[in-house]
Amino acid sequence: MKTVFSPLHAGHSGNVELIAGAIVPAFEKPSRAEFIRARVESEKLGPILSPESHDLAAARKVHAGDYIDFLPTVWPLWEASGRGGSAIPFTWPTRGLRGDVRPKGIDALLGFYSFDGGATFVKGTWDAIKSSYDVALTAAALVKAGEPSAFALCRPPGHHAGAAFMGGYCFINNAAVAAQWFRDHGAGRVSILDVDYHHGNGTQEIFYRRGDVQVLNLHGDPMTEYPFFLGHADERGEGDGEGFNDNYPMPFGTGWEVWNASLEDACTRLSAYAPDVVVVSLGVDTFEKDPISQFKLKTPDYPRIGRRIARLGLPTLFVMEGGYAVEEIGINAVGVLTGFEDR
Ligand code: SP5
Ligand code: ZN
Repeated sequence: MKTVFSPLHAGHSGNVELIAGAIVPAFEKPSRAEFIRARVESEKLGPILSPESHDLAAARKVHAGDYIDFLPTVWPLWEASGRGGSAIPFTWPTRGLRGDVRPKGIDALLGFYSFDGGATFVKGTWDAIKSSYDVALTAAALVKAGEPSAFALCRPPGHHAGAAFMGGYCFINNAAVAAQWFRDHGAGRVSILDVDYHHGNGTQEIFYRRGDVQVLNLHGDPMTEYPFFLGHADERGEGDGEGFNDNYPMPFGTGWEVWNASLEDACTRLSAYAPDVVVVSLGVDTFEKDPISQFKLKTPDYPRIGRRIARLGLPTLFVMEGGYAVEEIGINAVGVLTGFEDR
C-alpha cells in the first residue's frame, strides 16, 4: 500500500489546549505523524510519496467558501493584533446568541468559525492544514487510478470539522473532501467508515442530508464523551440522507468484543449500500493506553480491524484521524493497514 505524507505537518507545533482544567501542550502533536511514518517504513508497508499541490476547489465543495477563506488569514490577523502563543477560540454563538451574523476581529471570527477551543493556530498551521488536504487528495487519486488502497497520513486530522467550523484539532475535513472528490470523479456512492474514538461530528453534518455518501461512526457515547452534542444512535440522516447515517455510541471501557460487534453491523450496512469506494477515518485513540480516551482496544485488535475492512472487497482510502498514545500510534495505525493487506 502506498502512503502519502508531507513534512509540512511539522509546522503545526507548540500549540496548547485547555483540557481537564489545565492549559497543556496539545495532545495532537507532530511526533504522532513521525511515529506513524517511521512504522510505515520499518514495516515496509510500501513507498511513501509526497503530495501534489491542489487548489482549494475541492475543499469548497464540502466547506463554506467564507470558512475556507478565513483559515489562511488566522495567523496573519493574530500576529497583526500583536499576539504570539497559540491563536485559540474562546467565545461561541450557542443557544440564545446570534450565530447568523458574522462579526469582525480575530477573536470574534475564531469563535464564529469553531465549536470548541481545540483547533488552535501557530505560524505553520495553515501550511500544515493545506498539506494535510493535499495528502488526502493525492492518496484519493491513487485509489481512483486503480490502487486497491492507499494511506493518507494526514495531520492535522479532519473529522470534527464541519461545513463552516473547526474544532477538536480539525480544520479541513480531509475524509469528507476525499469522499466528495470520489463522487466528482466517477463514484456513484461513497461510504465513510469512521473508527476514531470520537464521533466524527463534522463528517456527519456535511453529509447528513445526502444519500450519495453513507456515513458510519463508531465512537464513545456522546452522553459522556466529547464532542457531547452529536453522535447519538437516533441520528439517521434527514431528507435524501435518511437512513444513510449510522451511529454506534459505546460506553467507557468498551473492549474488542463489543466494539467488534459494532464494526460488524456497520460493515453489514456498508455492504448493503454497495458503495464504489470506502473512505476510512482511521483514528487509533480507541487504544487502551490512549491518554484522553476510554476504550480498551489492544494492539492485536488493530490488524483485525484491517482484515474486516479488506473483506468488504472495495477500493479503500485510509485517512489518518486521531490517536494520542504516541509510542504505540505507529504500531496500531500501521497494524490496521498490514491487517488489511493480510500480512
Ligand atoms: C481528531 C480527534 O481525535 N480529536 C479529539 C479532540 C478531543 N478534545 C477533547 C478531549 C477531552 C478529553 N477529556 C478527558 C481528559 C482526560 N484527562
Ligand atoms: Zn479522536
